[in-house]
Amino acid sequence: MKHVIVGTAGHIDHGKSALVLALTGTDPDRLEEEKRRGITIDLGFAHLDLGEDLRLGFVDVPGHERFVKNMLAGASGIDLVLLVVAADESIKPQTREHFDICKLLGVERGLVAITKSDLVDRELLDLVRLEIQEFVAGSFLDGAPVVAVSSRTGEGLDTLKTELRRLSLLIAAKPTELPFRLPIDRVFMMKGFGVVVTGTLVAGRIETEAEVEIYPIARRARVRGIEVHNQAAGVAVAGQRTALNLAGVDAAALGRGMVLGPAGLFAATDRVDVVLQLVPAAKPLKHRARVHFHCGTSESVAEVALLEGKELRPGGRAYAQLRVAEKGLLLPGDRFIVRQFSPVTTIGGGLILDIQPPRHRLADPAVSAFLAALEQGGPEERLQLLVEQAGEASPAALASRTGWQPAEVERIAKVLEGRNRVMIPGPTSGVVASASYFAALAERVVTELEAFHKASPLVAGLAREDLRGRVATRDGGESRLASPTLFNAVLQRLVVENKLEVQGETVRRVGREVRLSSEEQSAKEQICQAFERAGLAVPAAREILQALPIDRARAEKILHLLLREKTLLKVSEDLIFHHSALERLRALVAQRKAASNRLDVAAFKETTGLSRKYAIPLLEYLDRERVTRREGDVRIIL
Ligand SMILES: Nc1nc2c(ncn2[C@@H]2O[C@H](COP(=O)(O)OP(=O)(O)O)[C@@H](O)[C@H]2O)c(=O)[nH]1
Ligand SMILES: [Mg+2]
Repeated sequence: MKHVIVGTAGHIDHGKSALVLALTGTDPDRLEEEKRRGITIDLGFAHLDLGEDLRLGFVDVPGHERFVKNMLAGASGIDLVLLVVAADESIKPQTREHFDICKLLGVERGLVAITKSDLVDRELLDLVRLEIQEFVAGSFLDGAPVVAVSSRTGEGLDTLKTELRRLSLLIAAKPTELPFRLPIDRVFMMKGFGVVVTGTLVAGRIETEAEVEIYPIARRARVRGIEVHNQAAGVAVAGQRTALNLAGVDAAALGRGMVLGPAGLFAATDRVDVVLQLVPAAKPLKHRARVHFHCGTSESVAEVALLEGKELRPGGRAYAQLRVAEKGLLLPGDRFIVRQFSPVTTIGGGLILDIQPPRHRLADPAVSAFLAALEQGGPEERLQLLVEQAGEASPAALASRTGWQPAEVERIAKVLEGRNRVMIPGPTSGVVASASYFAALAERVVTELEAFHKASPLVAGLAREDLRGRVATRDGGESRLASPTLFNAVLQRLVVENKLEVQGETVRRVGREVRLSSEEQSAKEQICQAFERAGLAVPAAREILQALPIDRARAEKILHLLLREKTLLKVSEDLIFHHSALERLRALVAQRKAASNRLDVAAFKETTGLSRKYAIPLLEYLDRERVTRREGDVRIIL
């Protein structure tokens, strides 16, 4: 069965709620106050089956100008608008405002009902019809059906239903393959059930027992039960009016504007890059103006940073960054509305392009070009742009930035890899890098190594981690360090291209191995052996060197070389050990663990036969190496 959400729109007292009641048999004004005052204050809901295969969910909105914010919460999920104009009043302020909102939200289909047809004669009805046609000219409702109805006499209701059915069948299904998202429009407690939240499922599908996250409060809950249009269901899919019974969370913690989504997949944000459109009737909007910001069912205050000039003209559009006062789950592709701070009127709206934007320089043409490319590009171009901007990112991070499933990110990344636009170091590496960043890194590795070899000819090469630090780039104020995974992939590529060699932790340019003279070679062996013989009870390095028949400058250089190679290891300022001695130490500690995993200084001295002078630095070394962990006076052998 196809589900379509129909939203009412129009001025107060034009007969929206009465029409929903006449069509569905359900009075959408459910609050006691609404019944008493005879006006709609908050959203109302009803549904109507038109044939076996089509169910319409009605969202009835308040027309009163004071409750436009409630109207906005309802309008965000609709597929089809039912614009209501009373025959005896024709077009009024909230007819215009609601219609503007529908246009700004990108509603694509709808129809107009001229209500209260029983109150006017033919002539007036024809006049109102003409006014409406002029009013919607050039908009998405241009040429849409305009049906005269009376909720009192029932006139025109059948025609209206026929048109509703015809239009509904034209509506494309909402995307069920995206991660699910349910903007909450109501929260209440139900006797015997507990917490219930309702909303229009705008994307994806959700099943009972699913674990959900409530954004932005980062709470998790379990879906105990699902109702779709008041009927129990095992699953709800995008486009359906959905009620979820949640376990594991208090009603008091929840509210309209929060969003249910997959646990851990998304990140709430308070800074978004957008394309912003002002309505022609708005005043010019200044850079850094404060506005009311409405997206999904949420509302907050936001500051508008215009990215293309100091002012946005009425009817104009520009890229902007919105800094929202409260975090919310916003995703690229979401439509939003902005209302003037005071007096509150709808002045514009737009489309969210980037939910994790970097800080921009003002009036930077590169920023506008980037946002234009994001706005116009398909999924592949968009992913490529984001990867290029980040240099590298994980599929999980890209999923949270795009709103796609991680598997979809990986699929598109593979397509881009096939076009040599991105690099994926390994199927399970969790890294996607842009091809240009990868190439730049490779180039910097070679240049840095060249410079290093030139400066230190006696050293075999650079330690991998050291080199990774040296090729970090500065991007504005931020330094960008390649992840170990990506960096190793760069090294591997350069090895394959025969540009460098990697030996253990040391990286060098091909043909740049240290060539020691025969005297240097023999000095190296003597020093090495002296340290090896000394074992753990090693004298101070300078004593060892002094005892050898090698001149001091050369000895120092070779000592340095041995440290670089990691044949010798510096444990403290005075103590240098041969690596074999430290390996023996690790073996001793491992043996000791069989008896007890606790080690104090006395036990260490006993196990190793070393004095306190060695025991303390060596224990600290073991802590650093995470062989042991200090807890007060004892060490735990890990
Ligand atoms: N005569 C007549 N009155 C209507 C009709 N539809 C609604 N009304 C009346 O108009 C008033 C406002 O209707 P309501 O549905 O609450 O308007 P809303 O504010 O747009 O939801 C109520 O007093 C209704 O009884 C109609 O078709 N004919
Ligand atoms: Mg009403």
